[in-house]
This record gives sequence, C-alpha cells and structure tokens, in this order.
Amino acid sequence: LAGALAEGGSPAAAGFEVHYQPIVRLADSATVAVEALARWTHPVAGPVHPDVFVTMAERTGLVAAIDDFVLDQACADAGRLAERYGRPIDLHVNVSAGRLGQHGLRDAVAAALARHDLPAARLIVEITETLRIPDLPRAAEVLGSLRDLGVRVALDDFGSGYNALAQLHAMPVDIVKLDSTLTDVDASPERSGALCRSVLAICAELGIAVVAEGLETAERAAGMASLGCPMGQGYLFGPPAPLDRLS
Ligand code: G
Ligand code: G
Ligand code: MN
Ligand code: NA
Repeated sequence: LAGALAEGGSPAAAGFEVHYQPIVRLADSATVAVEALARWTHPVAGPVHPDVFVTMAERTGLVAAIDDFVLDQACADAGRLAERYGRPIDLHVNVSAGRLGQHGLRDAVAAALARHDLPAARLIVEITETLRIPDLPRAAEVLGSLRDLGVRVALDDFGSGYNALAQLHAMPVDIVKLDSTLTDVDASPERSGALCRSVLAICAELGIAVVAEGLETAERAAGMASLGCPMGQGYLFGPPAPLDRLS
C-alpha cells in the first residue's frame, strides 16, 4: 500500500476507485444522497477488502491520501450523479477519525468544493470511528471549521464504536448513522427496537437526522420507518456500485 501510494503515485494510478451506495428517504424510497466508498484492486493481488486497506492505511498514515482522493472524485462526479437521479443529491464521504487531530482537513474540503464548484450544503463528512478519537475538544474544533464552510457532519457506525455518547456530547453532529448491529432486528428483536427507539429519541431532541444502516430486507426498512427513522441505506436499496452501474 505504501509503495502504491508513494510520492507522486496517485491513488487512481495505484488502482483505487470510488463506488457509490444510495441513501434513501424511508417514506418513499427516494434516493436523497449517496455514500462514496473507496475500492482498491491491487495490480497483482486483485481486489482488497476495504476493511483491510482502510485499517492498514490508518496505521501507516496513508488514509488521508485515500480520503482526499474519494472526496475529490465524489465532488467531480456530483454533476453526473445529479443527472443519474434527475436532481441534485447529497454526497457523503468518509474521513478517518485520526484526521480530526490534524490541520488540513478543512482546507482539503474547501479546495475540493471550490475545484468542482460544488455547494458546501451538498457535502456530508462521515466520521468513521475505527480509531478512538483521542482529543474530543480538538475534533469538535475541526468539525466546527467544516460546518463553518456549510458542510454537514455525520457520525458513522453509531453505537458500535468507542464513546458514542461522549462523541455526541462533545462534537457538532448533523446526522447519525445507526450501525447495522443496532438495526439487526432478527438477531435481537426487543433489544434492537429499544436501542433504535432510544437513539432516535436522543437525536430528535438534539435536532440530528438519522440514517439506518445495513437495511437488507423490506421488513427491516419498514420497522425502522415505523420507529420514525427518516432515512436508510443497505443492500435492499442498492449495493455500493460504480457510478455507471448505480441502482
Ligand atoms: O464499503 P464497505 O465496503 O465495506 O467499507 C468498509 C469500511 O471502509 C467502512 O467502515 C467504511 O467506512 C470504510 N471506508 C470506505 N471508504 C472509505 C474512505 O474513503 N475513507 C475511509 N476513511 N474509510 C472508508
Ligand atoms: O462507512 P460504512 O461503514 O457505513 O460503510 C458501509 C459499509 O457497509 C460498506 O462496507 C458497505 O459495503 C456495507 N454495506 C452496505 N449496505 C449493507 C447491507 O445492507 N448489509 C451489510 N452487511 N453491509 C452493507
Ligand atoms: Mn460511512
Ligand atoms: Na457503518
């Protein structure tokens, strides 16, 4: 990975590309946004699972290069995505939580928006909490600088990582993405319902929108809708796919 991304080697040249997964309004299944997801095909080893290369990249400090590539590609694709869906839609991009202690995230986001003439209101930055956020006040400051641009902030995998409630307490958040372990009613119906209802109540009180992740069946989507969850994402509505093969 380091070799592939070594000085000057662009992620695209190293075999990275961006896939998109629809995020829908549960009331009518209309696509309101897409999440941009990095994909990597190693020239010799073939496709590498994102969990593998994202973890490797986080450990080696290369994840910012991947995040910035996906951010730029997503902003570049905004026009074609609007054409595909017949109207402008929101773009979600992932940013590793490790990035929140560093300078430069705000500038990278501002530069990508300017380069592609995309309104900040169309962009959502998802904070992926695979790493514990060591300095929440500092992270809150960096996220605040993104919001000053007009970009929204989402907490990804909410409920499965570290410090979920402390993060909600400390950081400015516009959208919570309910992790699929919580929306999995089949595994644990009563607990899933109680947990989802509670998170939805907290978010309603704080004025935070919610996206239920991992929706694979119509039953699960209907269940989340009946709890008052406004948005969903999952294989039911479409898997991550290249722009020209989006469902
Ligand atoms: O796309 P799914 O295919 O399996 O992605 C696996 C994990 O990789 C998810 O947790 C997702 O958040 C993360 N991921 C995918 N694309 C990116 C990216 O561009 N940047 C970061 N930091 N994480 C990503
Ligand atoms: O960033 P995040 O961790 O939310 O990335 C979404 C991840 O979840 C990606 O790996 C994507 O491929 C995966 N995913 C998307 N929809 C579903 C689904 O319905 N079921 C499961 N098991 N995984 C999903
Ligand atoms: Mn995500
Ligand atoms: Na997730």
